[in-house]
Amino acid sequence: EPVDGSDAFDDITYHRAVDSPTVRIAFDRPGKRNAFRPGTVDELYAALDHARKRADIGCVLLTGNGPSEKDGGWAFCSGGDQSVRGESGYEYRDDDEADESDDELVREAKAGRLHILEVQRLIRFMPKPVVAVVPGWAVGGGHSLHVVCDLTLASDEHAKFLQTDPDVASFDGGFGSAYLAKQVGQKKAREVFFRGKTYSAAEAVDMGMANEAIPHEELEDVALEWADEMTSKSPTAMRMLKFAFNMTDDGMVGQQVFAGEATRLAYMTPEAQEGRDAFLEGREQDFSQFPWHY
Ligand code: 2NE
Repeated sequence: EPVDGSDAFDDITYHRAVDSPTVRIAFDRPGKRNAFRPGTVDELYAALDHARKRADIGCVLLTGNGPSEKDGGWAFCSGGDQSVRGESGYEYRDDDEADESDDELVREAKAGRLHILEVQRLIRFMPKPVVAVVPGWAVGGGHSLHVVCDLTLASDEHAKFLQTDPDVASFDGGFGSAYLAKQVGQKKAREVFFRGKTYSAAEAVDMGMANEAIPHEELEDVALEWADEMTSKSPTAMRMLKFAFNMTDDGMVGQQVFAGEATRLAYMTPEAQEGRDAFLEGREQDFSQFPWHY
């Protein structure tokens, strides 16, 4: 079922699964192998942020619509749209609606965009699992997107994983490469970028960068089953687990995100409420009733 806001998008679709706290967000430029232009990225960010903020959503399936009407090809995402790449990044062009309402200074500031990296961070830091559901090509910046997702499910027949970054003089030096190396090991990650070979779904699973290769016809149903399993679990435990997995690789920011959740839990205790109440009532705090646990 479409949810509120879904009609607002040109380059993506946004659907709420029936009777399930899961949303499906899909690139919708199959004729371009679901390459993203700046407006696509704006829409993707807005859709993911909507899913992040809603208390009734526990999981996001990120995928690509298809097949292409031109040749029947399937794609998850082929990265930045090279036809709108300018001198310092990807540019809004006349048919890219997202640019219309901004004032001149905002337009000037956002010339040459690489804000897919902001989407990567949103996926990384949103407190619910994001699953890359890969029905076809995952290439360049599209490959990096599947890498940063919590899980990857791939079409056994059609999924293809490929890094073209250095072919087009681009380089994702963050999650796309360094985090990939955490998943598949340094030698293999360097091979992925340095050789630019195409890998099948089965190879991606063997390598450790995808979770399962699934018959194409069953891909979305299986993804929904995985989402239902995950959303049946404790939201707090899932949130703490995601941030715990992130923390060792995310340095002080990872610690900050995990610690923020710990603070939120601590606020729920009578001990924290005594601290607040004492301040509000203008009296000395009395923590004597609370044990020093070990
Ligand atoms: C994806 C791939 C391997 C597919 O190959 P194939 O043979 O299956 O399809 P074909 O014919 O190449 O593509 C179908 C149509 O889609 C367009 C093509 O130009 C073609 O258009 P028509 O000729 O039918 O009009 N298309 C595909 N990918 C596109 C793209 N990224 N931009 C614009 N149009 C695209 C093959 O198409 C391919 O290698 N694509 C390029 C992949 C790529 O290099 N992506 C950019 C990497 S850099 C990046 O994404 C990035 C980053 O690393 C960091 C920050 C931001 C972005």
